[in-house]
Amino acid sequence: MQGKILGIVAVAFALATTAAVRLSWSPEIQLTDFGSVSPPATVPYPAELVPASAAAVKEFRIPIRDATVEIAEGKTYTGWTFGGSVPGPVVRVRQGDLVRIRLVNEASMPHSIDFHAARIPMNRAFRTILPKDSLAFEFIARDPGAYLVHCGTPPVLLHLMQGMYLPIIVDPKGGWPVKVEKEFVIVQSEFYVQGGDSALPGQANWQRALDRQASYVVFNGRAFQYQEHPLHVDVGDRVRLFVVNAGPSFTSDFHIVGTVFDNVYPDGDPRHPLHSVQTWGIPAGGGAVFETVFDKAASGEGTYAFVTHAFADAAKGAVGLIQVGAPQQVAGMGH
Ligand SMILES: [Cu+2]
Repeated sequence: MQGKILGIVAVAFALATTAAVRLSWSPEIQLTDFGSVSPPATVPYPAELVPASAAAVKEFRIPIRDATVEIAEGKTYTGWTFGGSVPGPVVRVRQGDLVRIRLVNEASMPHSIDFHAARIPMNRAFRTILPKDSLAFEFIARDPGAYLVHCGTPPVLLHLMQGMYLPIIVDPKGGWPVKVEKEFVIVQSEFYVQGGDSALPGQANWQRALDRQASYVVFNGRAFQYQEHPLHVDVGDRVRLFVVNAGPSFTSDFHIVGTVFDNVYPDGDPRHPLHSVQTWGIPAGGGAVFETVFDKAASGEGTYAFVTHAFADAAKGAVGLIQVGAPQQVAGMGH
């Protein structure tokens, strides 16, 4: 008990993570302020994950901010964000952790936050708050997996297409059954845009969203960013990808060209794995965990594309590359 109190009151050291700044840390409680991200949005969005800390209580301050984001090369957009980037920073916790959320509306209109990983009354935790208002709630992360977090304020379609989403990963108690060398997070989503080519950022195109005529379908908020900046792994690495589909309206048919998934955990629950899977569909508002190995004797040194195999969507930006080892570039490799 004394240790717990000491842990809570102790001013602990600061730790930088890939996507946020941990204000303080102790064995008992970890505070993370998504408002401390500087700069708020980087290219590429940091897809490589760091492990969750051992703190049993994890507290996140999440400011809602209007922000101009770059959603494709030379294409800016007036977004609404959690923490200043699209997607917002990753929330990573462990099964059984107490997750405390403090939502602060620094933007110009009402918003809310909906954690798919939480079992909690929506009228209390997911209610809409006005500009300058804030909201605090907490939940136990009971269910392992890769989940969507998003603004649920009507019209939800508009708040989603504006960029109000982030992933939450809940690691199973005792860890994942397979040891891997690297972990990545991929969030698929669509943008529906008018303008944005000139000095003025693009705006939401509501009619295009209703008609499902996406301008861009993207991984981690920006079209083709991992073609320009591939993910890197070593030959022989086992890799786990946490894929979350923010939609708002499309399914993600997730596939890696040149390998087969050893394990897919639909919804990210390790209790129901599938084996030797080529493509797995993730519904809008869903998530899944994928594992594969870049084995020297098979999918070894080389370049591999990860896509949604709905190729009209891949052609609009939902394609990236994984570089294994240091391959020679091959002309006309496709995808
Ligand atoms: Cu909102």
